[in-house]
Amino acid sequence: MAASHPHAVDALLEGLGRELDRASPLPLYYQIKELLRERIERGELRPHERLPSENELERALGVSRMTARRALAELETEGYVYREQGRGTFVAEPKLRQSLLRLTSFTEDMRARGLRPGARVLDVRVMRDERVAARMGLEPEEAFVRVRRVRLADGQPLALETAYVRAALCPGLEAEDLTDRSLYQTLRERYKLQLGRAEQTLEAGAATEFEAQVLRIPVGQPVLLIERLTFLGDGRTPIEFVRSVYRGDRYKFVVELRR
Ligand code: 16G
Repeated sequence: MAASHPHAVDALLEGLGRELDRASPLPLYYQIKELLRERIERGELRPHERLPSENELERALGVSRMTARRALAELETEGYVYREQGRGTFVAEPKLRQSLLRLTSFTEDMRARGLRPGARVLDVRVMRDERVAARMGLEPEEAFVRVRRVRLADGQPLALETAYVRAALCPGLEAEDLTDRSLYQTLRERYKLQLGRAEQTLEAGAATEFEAQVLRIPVGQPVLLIERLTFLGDGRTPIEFVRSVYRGDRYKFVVELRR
């Protein structure tokens, strides 16, 4: 991790000091946070570069410790910085930008970014779920293979994924070891199933205790809740329903809008 040259931190503090507007109705912590965020987004502060400490902000800007702490804490919650115990606060890697235009798998998405995809299996079982069946437009008795996995990029947990796959269309899937393996590839290669399209929803959420634990984030941290209903190549036959919880501090979804 490249700690920045001490002079770089001094120059940064000087810049912040000049731009801070004490007459503004915007709280000081918020101004400091925004000034740092802008520099991170403009690339003036590079990933893994050290930010000023609470103490340095306090002394150089003449603000209270609370103000300095809050500015850094909010940047951390929003995923712009990370902290290391006893070492300081550093600029985080940019969020993963995920397009919502194509039906891709987690494995494909991570490979496209040069990251190593992974999956840790938490639980696999054959079961019925009337609500899921109803969402898929199926009879309540429909059997599913429910696969719950933590998805990893370069070993770092990014999402908690619960997939309900129709058991009738992929017999024996429950016996497959999906650790570090692609579900879509298995559907394609072992079951000769072609995926056609999916309907997906996105909403905001806060990490529950369990989600926080497996994603290694604080309880209550913002997450993105995504549901995907995927159909086979005919566009009509539902194959999977997936509920995923993505780390809000690592993900950004991109859609192109046309007029
Ligand atoms: C993505 C899909 C999920 C699918 C999985 C397959 C979202 C929100 N979800 O995570 O529905 O089951 O990819 O990935 O994008 P795999 O083939 O790598 O196991």
